[in-house]
Amino acid sequence: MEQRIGRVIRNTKETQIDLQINLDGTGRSDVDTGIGFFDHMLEGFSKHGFFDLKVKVQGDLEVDCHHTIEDTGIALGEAIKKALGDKKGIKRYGNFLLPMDETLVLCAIDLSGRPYLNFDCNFLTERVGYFDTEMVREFFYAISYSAGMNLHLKKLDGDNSHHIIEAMFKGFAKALDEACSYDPRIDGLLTTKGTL
Ligand SMILES: [Mn+2]
Repeated sequence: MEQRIGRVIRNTKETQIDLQINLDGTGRSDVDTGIGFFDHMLEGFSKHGFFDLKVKVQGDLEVDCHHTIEDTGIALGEAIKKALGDKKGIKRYGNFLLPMDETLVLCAIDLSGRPYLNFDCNFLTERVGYFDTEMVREFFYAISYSAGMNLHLKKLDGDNSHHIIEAMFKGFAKALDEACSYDPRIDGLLTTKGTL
């Protein structure tokens, strides 16, 4: 089957982004956002979702990490939407419970075409490395809106911010991989409405 690839080039005064995702990849990544912890998270997303991911971001990190993380989320959501194309034959729904030491995170996705984010998590620390924990919600909000995705992320347990964020990125990868995958029983779009 043809590989589903989406590329987005997005340039503003705040960020310059070149991002490409292959939904039918093997988990290879080449990521450079200028924020070490964010690179670590995107590499985990690629590896555990079996997505090939290329990300090059030149952001205004002299301000803070906000624009770089938010705009990468916008570009990643747009690239996922492009790669998905007509959505014919895909499972549409995906979910995962991702444990990581003391942390347990739930992620559920519907590639419905309608954006929605339910983000239920509190952090005990303000940042991990040069990554502000309040940007996790902004990142997933950007993805849900630009991809047209219903996305629920819920921390069921956990104290360590590094664990919680990593569990969210990996759980999101596993749930998205399932939602994007094909089921041979699905003829066309999995909906009674006729459109996704
Ligand atoms: Mn880690």
